Amino acid sequence: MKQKACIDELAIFGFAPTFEEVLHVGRPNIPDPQRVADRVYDLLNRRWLTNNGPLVKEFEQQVAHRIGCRHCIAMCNGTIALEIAIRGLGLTGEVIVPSFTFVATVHALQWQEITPVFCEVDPQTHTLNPDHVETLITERTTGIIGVHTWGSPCAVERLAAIADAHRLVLLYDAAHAFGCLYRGESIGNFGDAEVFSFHATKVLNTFEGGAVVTNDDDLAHRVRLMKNFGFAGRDMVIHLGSNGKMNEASAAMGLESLGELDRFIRVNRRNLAQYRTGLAGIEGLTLFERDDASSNCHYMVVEVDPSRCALSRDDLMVVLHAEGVLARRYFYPGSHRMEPYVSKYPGVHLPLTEALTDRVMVLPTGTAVSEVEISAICHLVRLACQHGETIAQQLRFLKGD
Ligand code: T4K
Repeated sequence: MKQKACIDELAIFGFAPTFEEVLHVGRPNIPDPQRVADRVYDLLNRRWLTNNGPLVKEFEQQVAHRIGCRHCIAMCNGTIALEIAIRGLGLTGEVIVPSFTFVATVHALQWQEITPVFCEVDPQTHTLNPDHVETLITERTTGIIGVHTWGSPCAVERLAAIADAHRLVLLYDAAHAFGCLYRGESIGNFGDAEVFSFHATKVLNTFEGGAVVTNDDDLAHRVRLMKNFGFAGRDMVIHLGSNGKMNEASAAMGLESLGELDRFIRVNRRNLAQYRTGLAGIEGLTLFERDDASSNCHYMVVEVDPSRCALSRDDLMVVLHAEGVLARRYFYPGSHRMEPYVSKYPGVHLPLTEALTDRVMVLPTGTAVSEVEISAICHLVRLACQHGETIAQQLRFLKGD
């Protein structure tokens, strides 16, 4: 890897890219591979691969202990966990949900014929805007789903007050927020239930996985039944159910990842601090603000303001991709502008969300990215932004405009 000395050396002008091996957003955090392998070896010898095996039980206990909540029900992924939580909580009719989220949050509703009512987010926190929530409540509304986007907690007190006042269910999609706190309390303890994702790209992964966490004993009982076809015992089905079970190999990965979670978060914090210094003072570029000490800092989120930055977000991404930095747009173009929602619910206009989806760019972080690499990424962003006009010209030329 060689840092570019000047703008002429950028890959968009025909030079070799900075990174021969591309840098991804979302490279998994990997715990000690030998320890994971040993656990997998043991489980193979035990011949107990899934269906509430000992590793899944241990993983559930450790997650509940870390969060400080009564119940953790581990699942095969976060989407199924959302679907089961939604059904277990009895949501029907209309549910208020941000459009600015990974589309799985919305799909989990529509999949069950529940109408997602798209809500704006706060431009500062990128989470559900409670004022807008209030205006969207109708006689058909049964619940609210808040998303702790980037691990940034929703306005939990305001949302709880609204849910109480209107007797609505309050569910949180905490897919990004494992290991995050709100006022000293772990995410996982808010609303009627919260849902984590342990997908490979998350701060803690079980290859694929997820969990419903709750302090409600009855709900936990229902969710447990529902994730295992409704079985209450052999030959005894007492509830409608699906197959949401986590397998033992995933739990093995989860247990080892839990053991290293604090290290993963320390690395993320260090990376974030380095990005902050490296990108400081670039006109039109803002880093997403958070309380680092309460956050898992797992997403390195930048906003590119098209009215102040010399380059648009998308042009900056072209420059970075050419250099082997696979920066990502999130959650472009917004769920309400994706199918089936744009056809099913036409005319939804969410100016704050739409502005955000045009500005947000996520850069590589996590344990797979080194300090030297982050330094090179920051250098590239600064170089590109300092020479915005020349770069925009070159990109027009490459596009044949
Ligand atoms: N709610 C929210 C707010 C969510 O963000 C998500 C998931 C969910 C609910 C649903 O939870 P799950 O059902 O997924 O548990 C990814 C993930 O698939 C998804 O889990 C995640 N959110 C979403 C934000 O991102 P893609 O389409 O961006 O994934 P993909 O395959 O492009 O991977 C991203 C990058 O990560 C790749 O460029 C390479 C790298 N990567 C990926 C994998 C899987 C690796 O290096 N190794 C790997 O094994 O969706």
